[in-house]
Amino acid sequence: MATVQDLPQIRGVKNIPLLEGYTSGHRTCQGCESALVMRLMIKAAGPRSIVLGSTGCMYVANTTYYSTPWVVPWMHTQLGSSGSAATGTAAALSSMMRKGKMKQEPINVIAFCGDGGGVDMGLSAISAALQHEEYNLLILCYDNESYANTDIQASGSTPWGANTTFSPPGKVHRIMNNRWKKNTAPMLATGHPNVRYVATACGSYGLDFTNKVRRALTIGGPTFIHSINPCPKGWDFDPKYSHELGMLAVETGLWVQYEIIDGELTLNGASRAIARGMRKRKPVEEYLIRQGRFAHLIPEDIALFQSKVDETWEKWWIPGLIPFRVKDEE
Ligand SMILES: Cc1ncc(C[n+]2csc(CCOP(=O)(O)OP(=O)(O)O)c2C)c(N)n1
Ligand code: SF4
Ligand SMILES: [Mg+2]
Repeated sequence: MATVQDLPQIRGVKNIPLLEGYTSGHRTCQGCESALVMRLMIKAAGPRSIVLGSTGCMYVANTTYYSTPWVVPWMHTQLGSSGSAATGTAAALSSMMRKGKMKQEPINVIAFCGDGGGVDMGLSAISAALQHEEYNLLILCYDNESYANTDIQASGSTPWGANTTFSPPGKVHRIMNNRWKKNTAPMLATGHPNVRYVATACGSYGLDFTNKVRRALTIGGPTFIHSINPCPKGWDFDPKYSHELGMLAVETGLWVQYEIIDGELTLNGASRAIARGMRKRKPVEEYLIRQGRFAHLIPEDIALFQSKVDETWEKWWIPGLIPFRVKDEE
């Protein structure tokens, strides 16, 4: 296994690197948190990094003809291929270094994908990448809860009830998306014994985010981070509230912040305070009513939504992570 870079944890926001690897030249919407995640990710990783991006907003809006915000080497890869692109790049680097065609040095390999590209279409390639413990790579799923780039179609990560172009509320059927969001990070963590690091994250917590990227890049082997990213266009809210909505996703208990390192789970931030009873979960309504995609929900829908979130905290084996219950044999 190639060695990893020395990327110490960042103590305090003032120490977040000034380096900009993702700079001007992109065309993402105002208030796009996915773009913020790209910027933070490469700040944490530093210049000796290769970034691979699967098709989606972070490819299309980022790279119009002859224009790109990436200052580091960057390559577009097919929608379901973040896992294979990451494995292939890490394998190529390893081979070139072994043959003496490149200087021996640790180079970060980071492949990002959207929820469509990662939670749905590219799940098998991510699974394969996470079995190759000989390669150091990070797969970062930026989750804006829809196939945003092609005009907001529902994905396996879209919340129940959300209005998307695949699930528009009508006069006869108000709720067209009846699926609950996939539980992606725990699925990948429990199913891949070779993986030493899996985490959830949110761009609203910048320091936490950058440090998670650094832990993922320095632990060795394949790693996965799932990040929730408010999308003003798809979620239908004023761009100035992106940051607040990211925090509300965590504070309502809808999105749980944690890391699983070498098989040990640590909740962090507001999620940990909630789990320890030091902080109350905010009502999920506070989050839902801020977004046009939920404007058609009536009180009983919001109550159902709340009951589902309560269930994940009160009835799941591990709150917010593992939905199984141990059957009482008595
Ligand atoms: C195999 C394949 N099917 C469909 C498309 C069309 N397409 C391009 S981007 C995109 C949406 C991707 O969604 P996601 O991965 O969530 O990224 P986002 O656009 O939300 O950032 C789709 C369906 C494609 N490029 N390739
Ligand atoms: S549609 Fe959403 S994810 Fe795509 S660029 Fe706009 S805000 Fe960002
Ligand atoms: Mg998406």
